[in-house]
Amino acid sequence: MKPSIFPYKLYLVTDEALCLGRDFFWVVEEALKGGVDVVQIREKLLPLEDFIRKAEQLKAICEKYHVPLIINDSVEVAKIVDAEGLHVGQEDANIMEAKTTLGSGKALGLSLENMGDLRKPFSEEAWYYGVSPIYATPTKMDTKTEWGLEGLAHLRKATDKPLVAIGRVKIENAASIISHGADCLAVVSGICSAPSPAHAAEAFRKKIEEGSNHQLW
Ligand code: TZP
Ligand code: MG
Repeated sequence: MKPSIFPYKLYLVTDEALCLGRDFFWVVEEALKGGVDVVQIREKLLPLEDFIRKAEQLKAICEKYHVPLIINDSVEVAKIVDAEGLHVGQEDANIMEAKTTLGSGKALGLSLENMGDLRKPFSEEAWYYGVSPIYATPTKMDTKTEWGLEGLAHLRKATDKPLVAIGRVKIENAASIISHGADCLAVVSGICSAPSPAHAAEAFRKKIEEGSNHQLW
């Protein structure tokens, strides 16, 4: 990937439990067919070896669609599978160390929980920011405050980096989140648990298009 370029619009963050018993790789591939253009594998409980195997398998599927795979949290897994990038939260791996280990051609994403996080010196290293969460969500119970649409618009004015909105992003609110300044939508349950992940992804793409024609910030 070219340094610091993050042109993606619809970002699938995986959660196997939220695939509701359907095959994990089938769900992701359907989502790719529907228009997801970047994938993050997020595994909180898998032992390292299993995480590596699953990420390798997922990377092969993503490559068929020319879609980058990003690893959540684990610099080690990102390095071993040669993923296109790594996403870290405020309490996760140090982004400077990750850059040193992975090299400067790998996409680095950083979750921002509030405006104060933007001002931390290492924040500049990120290629994009996860705006986390836009809305509280049962998918991740340990989040703090919500950005909401106003917080997102405020952050939009404070940085030129790509903003990836996450947290209860649904087809119903997708256009308004884009029109308030998000460049990209990150979705877990709205795609993983959809009756048709492909149709859900298509619907998100349409809403993203709609929202980008109505910029409000
Ligand atoms: N980080 C902030 S909110 C969230 C993560 C991983 C989960 C978003 O899940 P959903 O199901 O799209 O609300
Ligand atoms: Mg994390």
